[in-house]
Amino acid sequence: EKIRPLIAGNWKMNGLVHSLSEIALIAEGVEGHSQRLDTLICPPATLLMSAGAKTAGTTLAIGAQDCSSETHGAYTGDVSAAMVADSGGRAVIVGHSERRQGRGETSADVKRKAERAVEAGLQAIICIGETEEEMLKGATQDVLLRQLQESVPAAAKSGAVVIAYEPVWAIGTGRTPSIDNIAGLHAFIRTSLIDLLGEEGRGMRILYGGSVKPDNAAEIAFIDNVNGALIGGASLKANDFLAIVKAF
Ligand code: G2H
Repeated sequence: EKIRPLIAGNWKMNGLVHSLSEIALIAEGVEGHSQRLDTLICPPATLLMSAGAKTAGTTLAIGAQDCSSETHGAYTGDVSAAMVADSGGRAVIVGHSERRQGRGETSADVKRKAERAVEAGLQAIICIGETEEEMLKGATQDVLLRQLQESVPAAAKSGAVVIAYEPVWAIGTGRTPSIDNIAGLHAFIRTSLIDLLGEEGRGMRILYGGSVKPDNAAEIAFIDNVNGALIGGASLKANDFLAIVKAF
């Protein structure tokens, strides 16, 4: 049976209070598509609560871009999964490459974050992806398999955990893998998830991320085992995000 797609926007470190008007436009625009798919915007943590209020009563969910691997305590500057949920968030991205590479997060850290997220009732969107160097060495499948084994909690359920495949070299660069390449790697991720999680792995959503734009969304949406998208730059403008939603 068909897996319901999720179209998720990652605003990264962009968005001030005035950007809430863009969120309102997105919430209005996705309404006509909510029979078919789920939508999510992850603004910076400072906007979680106001974005949650702005989208109350709509089908657009709000989420965070990261959470702590700890539940609470002396961790200056960190935001816990419970705080995200308490602010109206329903999901959290964990293990984005900008945190793995840029902030030295390991797969073990990512797994703990995903566990905290699920405990707090959030959907955990676990990102995996190879670097350009790994891709050129032919190590892509090895890297993805290791990241899945080490980042996905053993008890992960398909309703609570989403995988996002984002080739690091495709992020914010305008370069995307070929359609055949995406299809092959999503099939590989599906097989690996079934090996790791059994039946839960069969229904788990696998999003593609990395330079998804209105003009390439339709061909990506059509690929088997692509159950949605994680969108960075093109999620900042309601028109672009909505064009991608329509393509799925
Ligand atoms: C990958 C993606 C969103 P972009 O980081 O997670 O960003 O669509 O800008 O490549």
